Amino acid sequence: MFQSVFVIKGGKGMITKKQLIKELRKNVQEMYAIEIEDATEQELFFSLGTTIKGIYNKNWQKTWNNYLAEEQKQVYYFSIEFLPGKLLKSNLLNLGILEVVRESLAEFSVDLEDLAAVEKDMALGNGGLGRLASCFMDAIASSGLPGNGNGIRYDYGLFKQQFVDGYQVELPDEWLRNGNVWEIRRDSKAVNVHFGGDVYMQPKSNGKLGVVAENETILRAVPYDTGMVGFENGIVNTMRLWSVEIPSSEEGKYRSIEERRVFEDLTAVLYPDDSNARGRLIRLAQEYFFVSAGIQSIIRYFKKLNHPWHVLSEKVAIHINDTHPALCIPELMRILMDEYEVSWEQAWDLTSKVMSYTNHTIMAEALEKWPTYLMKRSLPRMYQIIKEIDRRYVVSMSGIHDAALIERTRIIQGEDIHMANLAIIGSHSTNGVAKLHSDLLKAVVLHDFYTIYPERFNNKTNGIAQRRWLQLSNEPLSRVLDETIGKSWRHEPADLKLLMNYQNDPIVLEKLAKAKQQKKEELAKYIQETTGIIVNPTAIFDVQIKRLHAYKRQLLNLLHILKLYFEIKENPQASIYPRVFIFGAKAAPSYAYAKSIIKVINEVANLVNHDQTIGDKLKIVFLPNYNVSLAEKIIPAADVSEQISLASKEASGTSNMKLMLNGAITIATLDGANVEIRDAVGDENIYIFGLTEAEVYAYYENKNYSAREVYETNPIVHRVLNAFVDGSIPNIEREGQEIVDSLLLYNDEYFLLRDFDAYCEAQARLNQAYQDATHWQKCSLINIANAGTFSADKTVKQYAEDIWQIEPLFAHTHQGR
Ligand code: NTF
Repeated sequence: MFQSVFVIKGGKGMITKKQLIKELRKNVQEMYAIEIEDATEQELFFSLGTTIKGIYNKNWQKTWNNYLAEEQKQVYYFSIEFLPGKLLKSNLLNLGILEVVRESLAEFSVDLEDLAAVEKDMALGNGGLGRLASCFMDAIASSGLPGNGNGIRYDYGLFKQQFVDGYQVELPDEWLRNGNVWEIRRDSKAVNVHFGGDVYMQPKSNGKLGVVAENETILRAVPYDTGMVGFENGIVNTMRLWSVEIPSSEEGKYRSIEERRVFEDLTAVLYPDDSNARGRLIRLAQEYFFVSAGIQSIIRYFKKLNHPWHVLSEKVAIHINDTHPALCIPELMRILMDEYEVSWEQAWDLTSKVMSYTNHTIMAEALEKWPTYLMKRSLPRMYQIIKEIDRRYVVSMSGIHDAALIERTRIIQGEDIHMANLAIIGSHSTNGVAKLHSDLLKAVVLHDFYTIYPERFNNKTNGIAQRRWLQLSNEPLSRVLDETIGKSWRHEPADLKLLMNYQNDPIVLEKLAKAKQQKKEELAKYIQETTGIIVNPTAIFDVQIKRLHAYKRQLLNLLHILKLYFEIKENPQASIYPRVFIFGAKAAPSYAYAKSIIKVINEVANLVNHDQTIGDKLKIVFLPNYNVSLAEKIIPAADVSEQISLASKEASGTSNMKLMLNGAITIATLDGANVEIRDAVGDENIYIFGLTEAEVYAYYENKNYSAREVYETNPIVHRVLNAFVDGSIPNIEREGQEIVDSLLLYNDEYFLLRDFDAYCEAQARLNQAYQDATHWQKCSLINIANAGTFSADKTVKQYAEDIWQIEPLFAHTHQGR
């Protein structure tokens, strides 16, 4: 039926400058009826995108036909968030035509960077979880693994952040306004998704019980596919995002425009919360929408292969990225049983073999629960199946485990459906995202489940796409690496280790310093353009970039900054090397405390940056609208990486890895993947401070922490906290009080005051160390050299082998290079 094994070509030499210009000219003419010379940047960007898509479309088709012909097992990565950022340059890099395109454009005096800037960030995610999903998509394609993304095509991505009087203001992100050149709408693959109605069982003509549904709301899920281009290997996988529409058959059912709009808006906006589950009807409907559409399309594919059902788990793996897609489990059960008359027992066996689950946080408020009444009302068939899974779970465990343990682990408890419990019970694998996190899942958070299913638990430490976070975003450093250790690191990040041979080579250290300086100057320019603040590019660039969360402790950073500020005020001769503190962070619009911290940082910045006595010893820059593209500007310019969450709270972190890869030196608590970074670089090349996770748990156990005591006995803490309420910092009357209350009245939930001295001490050591340039450069080199271990390529290979059991396409041949 299918043509078997195409030869897939990829990599350099795919297209010459002449061919490219010819194609581009043709596209500009066809799309806009003008010549390249007359096109605006916008027009050129879209024409170029179309040209690039034309280049990889054949490989996209071939990749897909190969999967079909070979009937390879595929993984479907279900994630309610993807955060790819811009795709132009990464597609060019992966196709091996970045330089050809750059040179071709230059012939028309067009700078590729200017065209790249036209593209809107695809910001269909909040933070770490969504960005990880996109790093994985890149790594899966680049490793030649058969894998697809499945998610939601939100009309509006994560809000755009502005500061007005220091306050965060959220604006809609209209990323689709000018169209999206990368996506392909596939009407032929659209499916219907059913909501609500009345569901009951009735004997069918063949005597078996069948499910009857009446009065349902039927919505159409239309897929938009985006090619995920592998790195120089000719592979193009698919990220499929679903968008809602009203099917024409249902048009007449809506009585008013308002009623219709409720459904039309299902995929309109991304929920802007992270590490926080907010039970909202629309969110539940979003979850079911992309789950049901995705599973339907998987089953349609599987039916094409004409195999008996028991083969399903040899052809398909489904990954549940955090609990948002956990309805995959009852939805696959439903389709197998209701649509294909598979027995419960077989359906359950297949489902648990196909499904696997990743947990991304231990924050209790992020553990998703849905009220039973809501599930019953909006997804009645899902509710029935979940109830039956729960009932059978309890029955199957009775007699084996004690009743209290079963109660604590069952899915339906009281009025709530516990989605993590569903994900664990209905899958064969549960993993955490860093060693410490996975250990904590076993020992504390999911300990009950660990006693029941020890074999299901495993660790997969996160990784990052080195291509985007080094090759693309840091060309100066990439060039130094090429000159020093050759180019193999571009394919094999582990080869960065070769750099260790040069740790005492003054010429290499000097080159690294220069590359860093170039990026710092670029960032300084950007800072001045966007904020008006002039920073000294030879100062230490100290960076904390991540979502704004109490547990991530941006406030601890600020307390230390205030300490420095008062020190310099009192003693202008104090030995403090000039430092620029750079923040990037969005707060969930509903997270009042996080927003107060933003306001306070901005007001301190205002105070310090305008204080003549401080000069350029201290500058504070809060760059608005932190997103993937901004990260690509900040990370290469960082000297210091702030990873200061309260130990045990950050599941992994991934900016820590990106910063390390770009030669920043980490100041960190032993939390998340920081522990593994420490192991990789050694104690001398990282600044570790603060409570350990065990000490944090001991405080919980003994309830013997008193923040007020620290305040009363530590004069510096005293001075710094008072500044929040005594008028030293203008314009923060409400926020200052709120922050002091959180620390003193509510006893400092995240132990900022407890860790304050240790943090300041580590900062002082770091400040000292920076002044020995050779020493600092060596330390930076060692960080770069050891960052290869945090490659997403490596991580997805571990998922592929241990969890998904999938193999690379052409595992036996060597393609690409
Ligand atoms: C995040 N979780 C964690 O907070 C990060 O530590 C981790 O690096 C990333 O996941 C990726 O694993 C979330 O974003 C969420 F939503 F689960 F809270």
